[in-house]
Amino acid sequence: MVYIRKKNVKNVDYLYLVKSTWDKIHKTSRQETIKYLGAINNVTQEDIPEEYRNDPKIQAFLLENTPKDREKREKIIEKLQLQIFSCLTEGDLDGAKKTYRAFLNDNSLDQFYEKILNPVMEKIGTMWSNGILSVATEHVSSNIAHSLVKIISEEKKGRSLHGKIILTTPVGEEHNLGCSVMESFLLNKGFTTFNLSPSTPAESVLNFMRSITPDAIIISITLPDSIPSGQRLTKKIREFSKKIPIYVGGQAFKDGSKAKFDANVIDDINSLTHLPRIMKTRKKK
Ligand code: B12
Repeated sequence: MVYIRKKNVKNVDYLYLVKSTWDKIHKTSRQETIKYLGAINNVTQEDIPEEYRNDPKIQAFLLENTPKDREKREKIIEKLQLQIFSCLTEGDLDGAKKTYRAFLNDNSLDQFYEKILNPVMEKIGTMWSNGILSVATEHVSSNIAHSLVKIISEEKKGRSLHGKIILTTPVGEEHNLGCSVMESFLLNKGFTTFNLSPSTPAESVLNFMRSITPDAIIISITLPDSIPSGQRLTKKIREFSKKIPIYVGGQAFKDGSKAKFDANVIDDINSLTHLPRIMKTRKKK
């Protein structure tokens, strides 16, 4: 059974999508968080993974517990997406910064990525592959997006409280905005990051590991064609260190690839919010 749980922290309700299963051996029910949904005022239908979205219990909960001005909020998100879309395709970095700052007044960084930047990049990709946007415009957009995320990362750099994380993509994988977005998110949560992306040869990753002794490695893969290269990279890292946590994820897994990795494959690509928690838990062990 899947349901939504509310947790009140400092007078704000936060929602979690939770799965309850019956443990026959211990004769007790076990709860497992499937996804952190965010502060109650910001949760929309799209935050619920598709397979649970039409569950009547979930629908009813959203209807009863989320604000009446939901429609208004969804319109605002649409408007901000449009603004970011124009800024990216027109090469307007200042405009993109303004939109980002406006959004951050009432929202968190992960929401900026999940509700604004990622969907807009997806739209740009679809328009480009349908021949509506030129290759040049797509390149300008991706460069502006990178610059924006770099600025956000610089702002978010703070005291290093948690572990050292290496981020990369395997050889042949040029898509690395995902690494930059994760980097800025982890910096914001007090991690130290080393972003080696894109397309890092295994030897370079290993040399880097020798010099900084990281606490975890994130490998981002976008193209399904890059999965074998990601597997080779994972294998070499594993030969070098049996214990280091390796997290593999990205768009290549969104349709449920069954590829085997000696690593933690995270196929929920909206799992950005979980990542710091997973890593902190690992570090304590
Ligand atoms: C920008 C872009 C490019 C840029 C990349 C520039 C760069 N430095 O990154 C350039 C122009 C180089 C490019 C090239 C190509 N691209 Co391209 N590209 C895109 C585009 C428009 C945006 C990608 C992006 O940045 N998204 C935003 C980031 C933030 O999202 P993300 O990567 O998904 O990351 C998030 C999550 O996935 C998650 N995540 C990512 N990694 C991990 C890891 C872990 C452990 C976890 C937990 C989470 C996680 O967290 C991130 C933050 O939320 C997409 C469209 C799309 N639908 O995404 C096409 C797209 C990915 N490209 C595509 C294609 C086909 C190509 C080319 C093959 C085109 C060509 N014929 O040359 C080449 C391949 C180059 C290569 N060898 O890698 C296709 C892929 C189709 C497919 N499934 O195979 C897409 C989907 C476009 C389309 N609709 O057809 N591309």
